[in-house]
Amino acid sequence: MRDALGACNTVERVTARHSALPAASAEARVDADAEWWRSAVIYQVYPRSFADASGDGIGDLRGITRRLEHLADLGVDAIWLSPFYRSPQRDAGYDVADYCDVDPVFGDLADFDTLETRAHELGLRVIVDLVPNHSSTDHRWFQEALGSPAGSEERARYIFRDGRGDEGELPPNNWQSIFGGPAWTRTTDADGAPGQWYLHLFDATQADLDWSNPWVRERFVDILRFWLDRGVDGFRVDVAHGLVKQEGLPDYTPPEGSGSMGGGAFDDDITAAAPLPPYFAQDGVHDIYREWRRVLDEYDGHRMLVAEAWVEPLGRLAEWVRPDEMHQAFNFPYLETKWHAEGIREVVDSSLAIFGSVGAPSTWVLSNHDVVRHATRLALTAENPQGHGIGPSSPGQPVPELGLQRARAATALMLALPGSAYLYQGEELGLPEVVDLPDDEREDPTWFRTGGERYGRDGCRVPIPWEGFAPALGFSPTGESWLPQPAEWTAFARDAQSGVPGSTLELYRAALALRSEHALGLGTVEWIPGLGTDVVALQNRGVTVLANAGDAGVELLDGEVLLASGPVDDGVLPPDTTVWMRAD
Ligand code: TEU
Repeated sequence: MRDALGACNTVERVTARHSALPAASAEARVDADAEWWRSAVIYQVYPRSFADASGDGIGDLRGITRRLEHLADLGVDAIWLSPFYRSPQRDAGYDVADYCDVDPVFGDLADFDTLETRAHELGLRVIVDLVPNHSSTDHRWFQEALGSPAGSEERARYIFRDGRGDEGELPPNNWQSIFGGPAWTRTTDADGAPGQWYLHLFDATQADLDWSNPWVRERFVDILRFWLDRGVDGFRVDVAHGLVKQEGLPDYTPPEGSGSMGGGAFDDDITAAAPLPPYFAQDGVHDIYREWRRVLDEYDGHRMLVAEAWVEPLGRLAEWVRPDEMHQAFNFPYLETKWHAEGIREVVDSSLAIFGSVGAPSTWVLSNHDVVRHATRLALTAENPQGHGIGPSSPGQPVPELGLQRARAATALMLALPGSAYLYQGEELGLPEVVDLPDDEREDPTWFRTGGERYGRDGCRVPIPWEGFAPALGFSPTGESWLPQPAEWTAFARDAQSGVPGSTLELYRAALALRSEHALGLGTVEWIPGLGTDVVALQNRGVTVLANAGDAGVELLDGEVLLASGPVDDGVLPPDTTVWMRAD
């Protein structure tokens, strides 16, 4: 299945192996399924930490397949799988060494096919992760580049440059890696002499590809086709703002206090444009996505692209989802909005208006594998820039009960909004961030590249609990777990919550069922005035939604309560609580 260049083979590919969902009674369902992504709830599976069938302590594809029924039962529409490709796992699989094969730690391509088939049988669509900004330095493309002279075709796949200084001893520019430290690493020539430098916006084992080279563009079209032919329903595009770098690679110093994206932390003014770093949000990326869109449009089954683009303001992000580009983009300004009614109203309004102006649905997301879990984040009392993580010595230590209460309220609000919502594995259990991982267990390159100054993202990646009294809480039959699970997670296990009224799992199930019953994902937001500035009050398709982000109880409106994120008594909506009511 390889061509001479080590890319995915398009000639021998298995054509029309599967068409994406729907398989049965395809014709009848085509209309209902058209543009399914506009209102879908998409569940992120982080394969390392979801379920381990092999028993080595790292999750795998067979583990996921065995547990898929739980996700169908939860009521989500699709799953997005973080990378499971061949990789030395220096950045948990976001360092891809072969885009068209499965890493043995996760299984093989046959395991992927089985997973996909089972997911489709259960009515779940399957989105895979595409990592086009960089490859692993273990990738054959990079190894060939290293073994070829400066100026060769092989080196032109990546961003190799001569160093500055008399002997080329200084990096070509001052860019810093998003994980900390310089964004350039110097190579050594075959004769042992110091050679050129290569760019890596992330870890030194993640070399940036040169997207001005048509060869790179062709390879990624091959990769898209490889997975589309296997029947995937879409791609989550990693660092979708980073592929094109500004001509000349000028020096750049990020503003003080910016997040680890180096593009400036999203500030409270979500309409303010931060200065563009020369490596993010360059105009040239859009041509690439237009080409990809044309490829997807050749396929049946409404395949989709979702951009992971840390771009602000929202107006700029909307460029990624113009009608001939991607279908949707993660709404990180929403994720970064504090638990504060005014800010929430503003980001919801702007998102619906701005994405709507280009004909795209808004998305909503509160957690993923790169951010502090929202059951912890929403009650932090100190600033915590994205990617820095939280550990025992971080300022503003978590307040667990308050965090969970707010997380439940925030999720209940999110799932009432029109558009598409993304869930991150374990949030349906109310999992908090793990803040006390032993230092010698940490694996995030951020931790190593900052000399322990930033904890990084391991705390949101701890393997999830299935059964409270099984080895590794049901994650792995042998009790192995690549990151240690806290003892108190027994209480968060799925079996401890399933069928238990008031549990977080049952709240998610009920919200997803009602969201689907009322087709809230296809609705509209109409604000309800008069409930005070601390309450987010809206109506969507006959459902009244009230979220109290203040610190005092508020009198409830009359009507039947359909869903409550916490106890609601005596007609009062307590602080940090959301209810859905049947509008009279
Ligand atoms: O993340 C890209 C990104 O810009 C950030 O979310 C980044 O992870 C964070 O700021 C680092 O602290 C994507 C993936 O989601 C992430 O897991 C990968 O590490 C990264 O790309 C590199 O592939």
